Amino acid sequence: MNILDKQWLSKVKILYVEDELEVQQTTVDSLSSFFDVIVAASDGQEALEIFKEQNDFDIVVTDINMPKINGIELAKHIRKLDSTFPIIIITAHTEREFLEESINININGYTLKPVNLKNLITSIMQAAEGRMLRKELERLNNELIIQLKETTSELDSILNAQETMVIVVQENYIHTANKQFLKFVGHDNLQSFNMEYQQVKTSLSKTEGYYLLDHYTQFASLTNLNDKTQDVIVKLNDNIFKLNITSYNTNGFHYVLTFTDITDLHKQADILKYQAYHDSLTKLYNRQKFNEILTFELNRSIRYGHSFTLAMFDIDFFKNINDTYGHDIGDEVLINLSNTVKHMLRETDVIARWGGEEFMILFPETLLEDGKRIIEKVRETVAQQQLSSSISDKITCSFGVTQYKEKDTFNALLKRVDIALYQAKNDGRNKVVVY
Ligand code: GH3
Ligand code: MG
Ligand code: MG
Repeated sequence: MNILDKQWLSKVKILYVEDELEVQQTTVDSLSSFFDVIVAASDGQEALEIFKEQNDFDIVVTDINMPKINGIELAKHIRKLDSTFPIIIITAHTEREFLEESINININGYTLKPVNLKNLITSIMQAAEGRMLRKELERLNNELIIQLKETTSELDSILNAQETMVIVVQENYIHTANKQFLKFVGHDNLQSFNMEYQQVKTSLSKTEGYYLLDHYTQFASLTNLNDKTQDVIVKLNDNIFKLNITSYNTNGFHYVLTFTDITDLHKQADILKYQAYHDSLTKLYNRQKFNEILTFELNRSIRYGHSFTLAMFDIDFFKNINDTYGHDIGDEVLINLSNTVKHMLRETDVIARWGGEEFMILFPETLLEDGKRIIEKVRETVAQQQLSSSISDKITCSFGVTQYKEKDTFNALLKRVDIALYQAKNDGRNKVVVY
């Protein structure tokens, strides 16, 4: 056993007790080149006081025969304070009577006088090894705990710095959640949230492209929705979130759920969608939307043989109104006319601003006579209505009406309704013409 291999050996803190000062001095001198800390005491009493006061020794090396408190008594006192504390006794051959007693108190090692340095160091090494290794293990453990705490708080601060809500779910239990999540669900900490909302796995309903989470007990259900092919959108309260799910497998399967709030984005998209399909002045559908609806209806009629009626109308002499009363009053007329006509139609009928002062109406599942009857009523109502408080003259419109016929095309339909309207204008306006 090469004592120099033991890295910890020099760290062993020694309390050395010897009443013969000459012996004490030479032993301390020789041990000093091997050990960092050697404190010498000259009797058992002094040693006990130092031991209690300093309290960080690793071993006591003591002579037996000393004044006040002898080595055996000292050992007993120390063992009362720490039952496993390493103690080595240095004995002379003449002190055999003490040996039996020292065996009874489980002394860790003996060295004979005169002290042989190598023997003493070997004894110290054997006696202190367990304690030193235990100390080293404790130190490593503490270091690990500190590192773990550092990593955990680092992770916490990363999680909490996110604007997104983050939770970790394992076996239907949320065991991590960041601040944003807790704030959203209105809880100070995760325990109180978990106490109130035990997670249950349910199948979530899907409407308009998003999953509806209608209770806080359903978060764990979201782990089922891991779809790599498309975004998972979740609606919760009045908020819409894009959900991202990743998983890892350490001590069981964990799902990391990240919720990015896209409510504003959705509202923005809704506004854009509305703007793309509506006329900003009259709020009616615009030409593009009407084209889409008409195409859809035409295909449906071609496939199922249903009929529908199409009407087009145009304000009579609208240019004069603008010229006489100004463009703003002209706009007012367009808005009031749109509202008037829209209110006369059924929920299923579709009205759109086709352009300028031209409008289209689609009557699905409606025969020509029925469509025409409604249009006639519209014409009459408009002609009697005051469409602007600034205009006392009545404003009229001309109407063309047509019906879907077998093998009709989009263009053929539009052409017929346009011809009918043109005819109404030619016939003197404020007329309904069917073609
Ligand atoms: P007709 O009876 O033959 O239809 O005569 P009209 O004067 O109504 O027809 P014309 O095509 O000569 O004029 C249409 C007018 O509609 C011209 C244009 O300035 C006006 N107009 C188109 N869009 C708007 C709008 O958004 N606001 C206003 N105030 N006027 C518009
Ligand atoms: Mg006109
Ligand atoms: Mg016109």
